[in-house]
Amino acid sequence: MAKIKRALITGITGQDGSYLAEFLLDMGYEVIGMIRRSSTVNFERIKHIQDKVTLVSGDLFDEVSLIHILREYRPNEVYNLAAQSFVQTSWSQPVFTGEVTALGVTRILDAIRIVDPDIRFYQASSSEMFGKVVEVPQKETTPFYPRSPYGVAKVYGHWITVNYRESYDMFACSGILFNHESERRGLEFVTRKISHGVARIKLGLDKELRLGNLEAQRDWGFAGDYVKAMWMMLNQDQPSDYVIATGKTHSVRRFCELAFDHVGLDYRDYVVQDERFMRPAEVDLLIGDATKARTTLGWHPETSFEELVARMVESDLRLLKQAQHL
Ligand code: NAP
Ligand code: F7E
Repeated sequence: MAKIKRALITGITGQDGSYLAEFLLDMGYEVIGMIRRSSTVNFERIKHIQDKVTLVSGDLFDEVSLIHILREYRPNEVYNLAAQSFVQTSWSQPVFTGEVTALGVTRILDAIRIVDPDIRFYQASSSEMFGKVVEVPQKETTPFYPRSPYGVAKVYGHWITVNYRESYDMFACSGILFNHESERRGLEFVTRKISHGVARIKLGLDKELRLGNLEAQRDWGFAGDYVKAMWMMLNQDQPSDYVIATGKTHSVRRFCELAFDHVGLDYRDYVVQDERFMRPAEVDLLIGDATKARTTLGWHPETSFEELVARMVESDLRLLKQAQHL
């Protein structure tokens, strides 16, 4: 009988962590989820699978906690999804962002090197590393030009992953994922802010939606499709780095238009531009070329942009109606 594989996910309480845990459980894995200590529990996204996963306490700030977890559970695969992931916050908390999103990667790589360098490692890298893009579309060989402390921290995380692979012959992969969204996205990210705002306006709970730069363009996919690519990367014969993207780009304005359309409203009547949501340095255009993932991994996105917008708006309408007992 084949031995059951065990995976450790850092950031299991986040959007991607919850989808990845579901996916790995379906694949027959035993899933260990690392959670950080907080004064209140934050299991909203994993409450439906909480009895199927093992939750352990640890923090990317604390290498000793990582070593203890690896020693106790000896996973076959580690998915490092934990990060301070909100770009806007990275300007107000640049040092904190560097500690967790950059140095945190070294801490977990080093813990793996110490405990068992045969453990396979996935690093959640980001299209934000391309920033002020020097090539369109962006692929694995496109040079990085990050535009935020978050983007800079992710560049560090990417290169330290490559470096541990080359220095210690570790099976370490960096997945350069373009924006991926879902009904589980945090409320501060623009897609969820829009879907939630649209639902509130439709239900008469708000009169306007205040946003920043409407012209920024992103290559938006569905998170549920993207976590599969993470697993595919760790189950190849050789470790490598891959861009994961849809190859299509849309503006924030277009997202608004579709989301308001979905409930029969015109976004121009409700969206107000607000300086507070503008960034000190913007990433104007992202569009990825996932040819390598398609040809090597056999990965392709399954959810269209229009389906993504619709499912997010529908979900927020449902959630708000439940909360309002409508
Ligand atoms: P998310 O929803 O913000 O989740 C981040 C997770 O990291 C949460 O579980 C959070 O725990 C945890 N975390 C934060 N600081 C930690 C620390 N010091 N120690 C341990 N855990 C910590 O992010 P996501 O959208 O799922 O993204 C997952 C990863 O992919 C992140 O690294 C992100 O930067 C990267 N990424 C995301 C996208 C995207 O479009 N979603 C694209 C490219 C790359 P709490 O619940 O306790 O806060
Ligand atoms: O912004 C513009 C904003 O915060 C998208 C993270 O998962 O993806 C995410 O980073 C765009 C930007 O995501 C508002 O200026 C306009 O151009 O949803 P976002 P992000 O910065 O692209 C990457 C790949 C990651 O790795 C990150 O972890 O939308 N925008 N008005 C706004 N953005 C926000 N948040 N709020 C607004 O009101």
